[in-house]
Amino acid sequence: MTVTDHYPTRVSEEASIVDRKEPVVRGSEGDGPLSRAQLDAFDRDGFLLLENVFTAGEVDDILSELARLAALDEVKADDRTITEPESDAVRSIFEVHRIHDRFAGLAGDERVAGAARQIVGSDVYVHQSRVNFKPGFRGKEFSWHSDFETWHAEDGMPAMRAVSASIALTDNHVFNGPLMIIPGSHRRFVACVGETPEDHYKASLKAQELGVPDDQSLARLVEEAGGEIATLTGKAGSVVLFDCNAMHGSNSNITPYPRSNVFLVYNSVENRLVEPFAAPKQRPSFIAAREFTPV
Ligand code: 6CS
Ligand code: FE
Repeated sequence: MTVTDHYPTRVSEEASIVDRKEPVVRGSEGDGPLSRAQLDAFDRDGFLLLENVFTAGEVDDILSELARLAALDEVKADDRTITEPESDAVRSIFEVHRIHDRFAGLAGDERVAGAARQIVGSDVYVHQSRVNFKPGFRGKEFSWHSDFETWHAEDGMPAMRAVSASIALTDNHVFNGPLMIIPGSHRRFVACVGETPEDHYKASLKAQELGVPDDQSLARLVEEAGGEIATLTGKAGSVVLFDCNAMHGSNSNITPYPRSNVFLVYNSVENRLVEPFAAPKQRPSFIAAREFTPV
């Protein structure tokens, strides 16, 4: 069965910007934890910051489990553990929701899974989970990108019907590399140039160079946002929900304060992956789940 590619990318030497085809928010107030005003804010901006969602006790519990996992030799040796490009500090651990039930519990938690269902307007499954440690002193940047551009090109995600929840495990300050999102950018798709090489993820998860927007397109999105770039600061326990196509990135962290977040990516069960639209083969399931059981 051929699936129409509504967002061709990495197919030409010319970058281009097209409009989003899908609605941003499909559910309504009664369908989950978000109010009408919160749904409207997400629809307008492509993201929503929720303060004090998880208690300090819950966060400490997750952090201590994480510290234990990250110290285990078998976790350090695991393919799902990605180190920083210029040091052996742990940058990310993928598929955390399958590595330990504490994270599995988090993935099914109504405070995030319920909000995701409400936004995408259907049951959801976990497309990807990861902890980005962004350690102090050595946590390197994440270049500007739309997750959807990668998930469409390399994982075969057909439509923009997925939402990420970033749970802050440490305080996200203005100075330790917080998430930056261009408001409204979720409504424009930037087709990137270049061709996806074999096993691109081995490089891109350390430092992404392909599937990042060209400077002119990025500048245009900022201009369309009235010159705005939102910096998502928040205490440990806060949550940022952001649309799969929101243009985002984060600076490197040269302060002593780690910026560690758990990212849970919820995809609609009606938007399950097909074959990659612009890559030689599927990525491993620890990056892009191929089992679509609803949470
Ligand atoms: O390729 C991916 O799926 C990952 N890369 C980035 C920079 N964000 C989304 C995801 O973690
Ligand atoms: Fe991302």
